[in-house]
Amino acid sequence: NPQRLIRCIGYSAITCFDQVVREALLEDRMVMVKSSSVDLVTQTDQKVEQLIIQSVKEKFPTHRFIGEESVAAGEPCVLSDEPTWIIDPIDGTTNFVHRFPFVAVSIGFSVNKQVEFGVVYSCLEDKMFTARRGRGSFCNGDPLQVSDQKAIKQSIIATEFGSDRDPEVVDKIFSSLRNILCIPVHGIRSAGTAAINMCLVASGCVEAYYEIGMHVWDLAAASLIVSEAGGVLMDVEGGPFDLMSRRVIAANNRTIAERISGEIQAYAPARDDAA
Ligand code: LIP
Repeated sequence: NPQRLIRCIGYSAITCFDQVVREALLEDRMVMVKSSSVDLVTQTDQKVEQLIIQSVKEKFPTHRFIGEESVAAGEPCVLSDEPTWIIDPIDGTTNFVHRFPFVAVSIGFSVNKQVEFGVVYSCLEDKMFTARRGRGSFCNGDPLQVSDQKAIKQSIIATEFGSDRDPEVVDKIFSSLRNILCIPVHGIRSAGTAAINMCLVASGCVEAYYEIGMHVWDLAAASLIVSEAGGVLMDVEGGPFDLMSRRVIAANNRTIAERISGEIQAYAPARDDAA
């Protein structure tokens, strides 16, 4: 029963991983770097990912995995038609390192390259967001619905600055931000985690979130949570959303998504499934 499985995965995220993350927040964290000096990882990321993979493997030994830290350690990042668990053990690692209070465990499950269910557990807010394809989205069991705001000028838009410090990329990020801010919109927000930004769209607290540069493990679970809450997903240039492209607009409706896409200075980082 997939509904029970979602609950099961969600509750083990709460009990086991929450404990690991909360305890680690009180201790000194050993910070390591990955693709650049601002792309951080800690032993807690690695420990939580191993815990999740081990517990899933016990029940489903043939299933595949795409895990942020396994990929960083050299595992392939391939989204096939096989049942695949897509895991971000700590979304918001930089927040975690600085004790900025938004971190999430994100677990998506895909079959035939389609996300079938997703769980995002926002550890410090104690909010468990869940979605199953065709069955709606929930936060701690209460149904979620995106905002019904139609006017972008009365919207809040979430985005992130990512970890790419190439000046040309940073110029594009700021140019997009300037264009959107000057529409004008009511405000711009950054939670510091893609998964929580998307859950904020699903909850109706912000109208949209866009970013270029995050990864499939940041997006997989939350993409279903947004669409099952009535939202839309789109590529930053207006085409169909592609889980492996590292580009997304998640919005409460198509009009707002298209307006944002018209303001973004698009660029294409290396895909998650690039060889
Ligand atoms: C991070 C995201 C953040 C984004 C970063 C990064 P991590 O994930 O959630 O919003 O801007 O590029 O991908 O590394 O904390 O799991």
